Amino acid sequence: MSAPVQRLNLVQKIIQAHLISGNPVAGEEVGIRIDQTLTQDATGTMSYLQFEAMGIDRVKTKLSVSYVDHNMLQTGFENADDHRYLQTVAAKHGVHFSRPGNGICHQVHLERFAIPGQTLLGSDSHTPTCGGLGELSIGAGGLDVAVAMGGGPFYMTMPKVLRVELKGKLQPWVTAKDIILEVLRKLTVKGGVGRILEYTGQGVKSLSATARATITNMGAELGATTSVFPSDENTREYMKAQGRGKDWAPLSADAGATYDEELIIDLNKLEPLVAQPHSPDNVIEVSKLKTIDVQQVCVGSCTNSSYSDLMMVARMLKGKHVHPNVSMTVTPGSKQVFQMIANNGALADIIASGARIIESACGPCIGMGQAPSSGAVSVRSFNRNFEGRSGTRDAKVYLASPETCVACALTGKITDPSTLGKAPKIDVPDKFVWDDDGIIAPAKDPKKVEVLRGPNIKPLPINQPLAETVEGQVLLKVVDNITTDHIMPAGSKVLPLRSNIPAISEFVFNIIDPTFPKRAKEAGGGFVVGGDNYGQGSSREHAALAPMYLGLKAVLVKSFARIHRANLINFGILPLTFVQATDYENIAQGDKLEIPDLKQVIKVDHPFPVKNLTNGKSIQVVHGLTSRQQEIIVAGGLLNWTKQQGTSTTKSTAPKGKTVKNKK
Ligand code: MIC
Ligand code: SF4
Repeated sequence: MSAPVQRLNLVQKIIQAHLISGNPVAGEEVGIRIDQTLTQDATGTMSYLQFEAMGIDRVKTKLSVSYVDHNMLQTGFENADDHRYLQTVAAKHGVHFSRPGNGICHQVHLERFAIPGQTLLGSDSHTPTCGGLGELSIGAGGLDVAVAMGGGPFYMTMPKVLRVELKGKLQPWVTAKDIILEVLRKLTVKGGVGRILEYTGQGVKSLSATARATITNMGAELGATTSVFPSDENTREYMKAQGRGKDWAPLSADAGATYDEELIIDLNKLEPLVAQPHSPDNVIEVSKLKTIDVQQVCVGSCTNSSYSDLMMVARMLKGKHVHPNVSMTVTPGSKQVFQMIANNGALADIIASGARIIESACGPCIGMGQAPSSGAVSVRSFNRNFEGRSGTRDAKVYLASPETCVACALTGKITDPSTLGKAPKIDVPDKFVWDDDGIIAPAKDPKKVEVLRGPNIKPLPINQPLAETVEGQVLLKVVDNITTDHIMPAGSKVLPLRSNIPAISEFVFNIIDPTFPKRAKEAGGGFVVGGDNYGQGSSREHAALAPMYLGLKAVLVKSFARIHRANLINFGILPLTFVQATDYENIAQGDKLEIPDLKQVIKVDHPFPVKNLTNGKSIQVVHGLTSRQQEIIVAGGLLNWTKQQGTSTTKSTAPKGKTVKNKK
């Protein structure tokens, strides 16, 4: 009898082809081979410092790219120094360097590098953007990316595969952004945790590669491991127009493939949608909002800054003026997009409308400039509207399509674009413009490259091995859906300190309780207690590293977001979940907790007690760690563990290179 034919979905196909260890069954740990990596400057300096500490000369991936797109405001020497470090360290170790001004990592990677069927690991939570071209693209902490650059596998719990069937066709003025906002409304910001979304159905055919990338990009807001589209004719057309037709390959699920779960979205029924403050899943039809005055509109970010998006903006603004009460910014996602809209005159129409043009970078999305005025309503084509992220604590940020954004900019009120008449038609050229002079290839002779470090780059703090008993105070108790922006804020003041953990740790939990760093240090460290989906949002490992520096020993929550949990483990902080969610009520801020016999209880994945010494209660928790992760926690983090394994020639001395003196 012949063996039954295995019908695989797209995710299973890519994972099978890259499997290094484990059984790809939902819930089990798998290790996969990584073909490509990307880093950006805000997470990249740490990642390359970690890579250097591993003592590996050249990256072992098919391609690694280091982008500079986040820390672009140079109000002091710090960011410029980090850019210089990134350029020299990339040249030395075989990494391509995308210069400041070349664009947002996800947009540029989609244009110039993504390959269907390959795997991409990026130190940024929106790495899934390249899933729009059928690449399995996953966001991770900088240390995991450093390991992948060194040729190590990426470990993850095999997610469930959720099939999202797109039925029908979008109506005029309704866009890819509205599709993902609808998915967010249905699944919420924690609905994607432990899942990969695979898009299928008739509706897929009507979506361009960049529209698909908008959807996979914002899948990060669901907490999903990633999202992926098949690679088809639209993918081929896009890659051919990028001069990369030879990298294209068709890729789709086998007929009759099975999925763990299913969601159907009827595109015919969608209307323009908007996510209201302060969460990307707080979604409502634009038409249902009562009159809301708008003070700021921003178009751009890795979600919506493609050539088609910018052309739509230009067509809608042509011959019109931005409302006098609105400050509008427009950010092309890449040098390619910028150059093309400049060449065809569309940029002139945008400038004439009174919109403010920003260089190709993350910019206002991460609070790098353009903070709104006090209490302002800001409508943005971005992906996150967490409280305070814009740089203004009491600003109210709404997320919408570029079309809705322009409608708001023209009227000065939150406006459904379909009230503006006929939607312009955008033609995409069959050849994009590129010269790739914004991407610098690695040095042919690495010996000749000197790595230049500025004085802002401080040594990486390393955790202690796990103690037998952990005890301390509950330093902070927080609610559900705490983001990494709450734990380790970004913005123009804090981001330049990403290479300096002692300095950045002074801002930990700043949005919730600015006294946290002082209290943590005085108490000699302790615990944080939280609700569901703790640590959602960005991949920044600083949200683990800086609290570790302040002495955080364990986090007890109802549930974790994937990347943050992995980062806690990487830096030796115990991630614990309540067996009974109601036990959350049995701990108060300030209580003293004790976890005895840790070295024993860590060895098995069973419930064990945490003693609340203040109220005498015993609380059952689980760690859910795989045996590999147990060893990492015992060692005090991944770097210590790697050293113990002897799997790399981790250097105990500081990496070679020049420290550039700065008089400040
Ligand atoms: C974000 O959108 O929050 C960021 C800034 O891109 C982060 C990375 C970082 O904090 O550096 C992300 O999404 O991972
Ligand atoms: Fe940059 Fe914003 Fe995209 Fe993060 S979400 S990569 S800050 S544009």
